[in-house]
Amino acid sequence: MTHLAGGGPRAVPPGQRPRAGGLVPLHYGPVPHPDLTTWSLRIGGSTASTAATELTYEQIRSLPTISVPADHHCVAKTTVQGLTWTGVAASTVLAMAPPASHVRHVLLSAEYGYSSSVRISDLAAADAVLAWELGGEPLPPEHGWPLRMVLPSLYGYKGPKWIRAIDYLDHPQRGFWEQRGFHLTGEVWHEQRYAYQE
Ligand SMILES: Nc1nc2c(c(=O)[nH]1)N[C@H]1C(S)=C(S)[C@@H](COP(=O)(O)O)O[C@H]1N2
Ligand SMILES: [Mo]
Repeated sequence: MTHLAGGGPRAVPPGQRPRAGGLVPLHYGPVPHPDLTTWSLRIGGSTASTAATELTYEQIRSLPTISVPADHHCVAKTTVQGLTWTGVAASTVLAMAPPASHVRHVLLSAEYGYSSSVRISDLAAADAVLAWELGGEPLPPEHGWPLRMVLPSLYGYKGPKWIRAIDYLDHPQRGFWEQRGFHLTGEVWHEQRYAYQE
């Protein structure tokens, strides 16, 4: 397993305040309990081959594993520090069904219609992980089991819990919170919270 360097205590991003006590579940809709024998992660939209690929849960779990120390930053201004996520690098999964060369944007979709808009470059980052463990334990259902996108340098709304699809876009498209006034890019260290800042 690859461990990304922790680098000691991390600073708190602008406008955020640390909150003790670990992650508190926060989402819209019910917690899904998908059947892993029929579950798949679909990679579609503008792929290089033009075809969509469906990966089974078994295929996902057979990929090389990384462990990423990362703080969680909710756009509502709380930061939970000292989390460690384990799973497969998003870049590894993307390489199995690469985008067409013009693609710069991606829509991530989850159970029950949640979605988020990110850039290809966000998914190519070394710390972008499709996680199935939190703190060395299987991800609790309310925190995203069986698979959650974790993008440490973006606000929490960019990382769908219960992710089911990665769609390559020809033009940027807004997801659930991006349609409701939150920033299309959402970089934590640049405090890109609201759509009016775009
Ligand atoms: N499927 C789904 N994923 C989601 C959300 C959601 O409503 N649905 N909320 C997002 C937001 S805004 C945050 S801050 C985090 C919260 O993660 P937690 O519930 O593990 O604390 O999940 C993100 N992923
Ligand atoms: Mo959030």
